[in-house]
Amino acid sequence: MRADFIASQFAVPGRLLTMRPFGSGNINDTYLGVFRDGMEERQVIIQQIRREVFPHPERIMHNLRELNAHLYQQLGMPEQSSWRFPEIIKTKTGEDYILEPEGNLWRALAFIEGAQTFESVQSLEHAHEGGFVLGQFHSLVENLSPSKMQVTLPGFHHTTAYLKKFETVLKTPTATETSQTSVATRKAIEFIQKRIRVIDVIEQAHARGEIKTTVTHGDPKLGNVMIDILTGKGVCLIDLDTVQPGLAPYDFGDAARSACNPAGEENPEVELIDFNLELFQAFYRGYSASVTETNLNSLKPFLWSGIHLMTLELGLRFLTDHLEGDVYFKVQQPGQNLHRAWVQFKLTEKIEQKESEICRLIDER
Ligand code: GN1
Ligand code: MG
Repeated sequence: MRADFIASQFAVPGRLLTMRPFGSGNINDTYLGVFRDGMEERQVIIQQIRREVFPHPERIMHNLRELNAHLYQQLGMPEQSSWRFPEIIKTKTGEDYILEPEGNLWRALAFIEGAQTFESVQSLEHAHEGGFVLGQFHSLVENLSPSKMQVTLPGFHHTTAYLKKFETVLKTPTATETSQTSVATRKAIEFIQKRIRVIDVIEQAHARGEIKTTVTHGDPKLGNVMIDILTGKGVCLIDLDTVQPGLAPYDFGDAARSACNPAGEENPEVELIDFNLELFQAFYRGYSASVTETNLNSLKPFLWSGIHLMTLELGLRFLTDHLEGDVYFKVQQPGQNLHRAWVQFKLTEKIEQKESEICRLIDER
């Protein structure tokens, strides 16, 4: 197995015992390697970053180094702080990563022990921790200049660019054929077309200077929140590949859309999808308790749009990928990306129906 060979290149003491696929990422391939050194066992995350998605994977490592250095400065060493962060394990020749000739990057990260992630929300407390951990992250990076971060994924969360791409893909023969033969695809296309006018509200606010560019996580869905196994408290956000300059209302929206949908984003029953207000209240209580007040007040007017647009955007991205032939998001079966799109569209409808209640909860704090 190639991953086994790669694992042996990193400076982990001992010999590799086992290596197995780990997590449920839609993009990169992740493995958990177990090494034994005498009586001691060490778990290590080995990951391949896909070049087709991340055109400059070495920038991910640059940002991770910058972020870790900043967090060390804020919090002290990882083992002494309540916020945990994955340390980079160097290769035997002292590099941060291995770059294969075809451009894919492999890296090794220390496994965060004693904590776990969940693909869908388990309880009100879990939703609270999802919000709390994101607020903590936003507070921790508040004084980290976005100019120190490189763009790892150009165009990420640029809603108008996703729309343009969708419109281009729609004109291709494959997309035309797919939409002619499938009612679900045609309806999904119409779903987007009815919402073209609102797609840029956050980008417009940014252009007017009402939202500033900050360091963002980019993918703070609940599945990326690590929860302490014993206490149930959130310990950190993982999957730091998309930490780059961005707009915080999008982070908030991505975290909320996943923390408040109890059915999860892979549920086969689209009818079960809901945006639960009690979960949102808990999530928002968590976020507002850990983000700074100034930050919260400046973001408030855009938080509902952040939730709405991140949900709509994700649906649009899944739909575009379905029409393009599943080139971006990995699939286990044909039609999976269309189904994923419908999950997000159903959620978008719920967020639209519950707009006034969501906004009331936001304004209350
Ligand atoms: C992708 O890394 P992973 O698989 O958790 C995607 C996110 C989506 C998410 C939906 C780089 O995240 O934007 O919200 O799937 N990441 C990238 O599950 O496109
Ligand atoms: Mg990710």
